Amino acid sequence: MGPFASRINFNTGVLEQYDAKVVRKLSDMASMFANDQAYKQAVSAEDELVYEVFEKHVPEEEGQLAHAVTVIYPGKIGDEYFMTKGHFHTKPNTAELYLCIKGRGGIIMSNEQGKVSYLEMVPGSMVYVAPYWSHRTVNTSDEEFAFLAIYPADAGHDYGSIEQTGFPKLVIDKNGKTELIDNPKWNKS
Ligand code: M6P
Ligand code: ZN
Repeated sequence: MGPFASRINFNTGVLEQYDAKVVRKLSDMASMFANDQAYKQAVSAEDELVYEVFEKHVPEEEGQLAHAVTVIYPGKIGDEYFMTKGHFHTKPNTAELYLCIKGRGGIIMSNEQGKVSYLEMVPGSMVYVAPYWSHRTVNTSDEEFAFLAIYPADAGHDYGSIEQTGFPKLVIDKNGKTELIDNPKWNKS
């Protein structure tokens, strides 16, 4: 593969020449939100779009850099903001760089020792996700939250451990303020 260019529209957060799109609706996120009742009600009322990932095609091999723009739509399940599933990398020693384009949100990260880091993102913010840290992004605003992610193309997505244990903390809206609280479902084995 040779050099190529693409373009992000910084006003809309849209990656204009994407090759593939991943669509995640509420029904794709069973057991991810803490409030099961609120989740069931929301899915049966309307299976809302939670986020979309607009990707460029790059071979999944060592040395290549995958890059994608994710747009998380505004919304909440109970008091927990709309968010991505979150993952570790299958090759756990690989890092990732996030750049916020539009809106406001945050990224929650945790490692195998149960340490947690939460960093806010506004347009221009860059977050370095260190190797071995799982990562999930959260839209804490009432508009679209868009960011670019760049990562080794052979890093791989490991969703299994997040599905089993969740993140140690939830990112919630408490009377209009963003707060981190302990995740009652967190069952670190
Ligand atoms: C970012 C990157 C992608 C990831 C996407 C959605 O764009 O980290 O690799 O796929 O966010 O996150 P998730 O895969 O956890 O749903
Ligand atoms: Zn990643």
